[in-house]
Amino acid sequence: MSRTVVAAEPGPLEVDLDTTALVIIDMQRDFLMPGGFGESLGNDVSLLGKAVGPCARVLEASRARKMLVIHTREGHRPDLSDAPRAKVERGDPSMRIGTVGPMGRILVRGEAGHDIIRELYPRDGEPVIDKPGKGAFYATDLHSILQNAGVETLIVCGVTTEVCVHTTVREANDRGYRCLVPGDCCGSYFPEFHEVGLRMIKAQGGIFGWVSDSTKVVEAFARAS
Ligand code: C5J
Repeated sequence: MSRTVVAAEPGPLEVDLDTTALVIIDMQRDFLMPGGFGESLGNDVSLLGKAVGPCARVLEASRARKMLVIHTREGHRPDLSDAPRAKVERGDPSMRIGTVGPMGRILVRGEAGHDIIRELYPRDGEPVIDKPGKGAFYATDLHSILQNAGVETLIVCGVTTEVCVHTTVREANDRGYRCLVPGDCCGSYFPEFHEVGLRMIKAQGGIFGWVSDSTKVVEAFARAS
């Protein structure tokens, strides 16, 4: 047992770090760098950059504690057989999922844009979950991996706050996981959605989970018994 208390909202969260996993959602070039999926939808991708440093600090602290670290990537098979038409047929037709952009085919597995940014690159042994949807539990083996490792609490970081982070937190909450979201480790193309997304998680006594920040998480790790 390695217990600690993380300062969070709506209230402090007591966690056992031995049964806690860090889940980093979709910190891929396709979302964070020009020429990828995020930009193809008309977004200013530079807005996501500020989450990288805080995320890297929580990642480093988690690795130092030998916590389970899981990375996810949103994307599709090269033949797009797992990509619903309703998802593919939106946005600028010349820059849709599967079309060739400066980082390879947009949101397609194996392409440069689909991979995780250098600063947060997975280490050997850290599971990488390739997900076709927004939620990390949908059509993946994430739940099995967490159950087999005895995980009860998730620290969820990544992008974007109101889309894949939110969907994953909701899915996790319904599967019985306690979710802690360090807000500065998440980012959105819409600052107001980021703010409201975090508020939605912690509202009503923590309806989906708890919201904290990278400094408080790292401090709590340092105090763990
Ligand atoms: C989006 C994601 N925004 N990772 N994906 O389409 O949040």
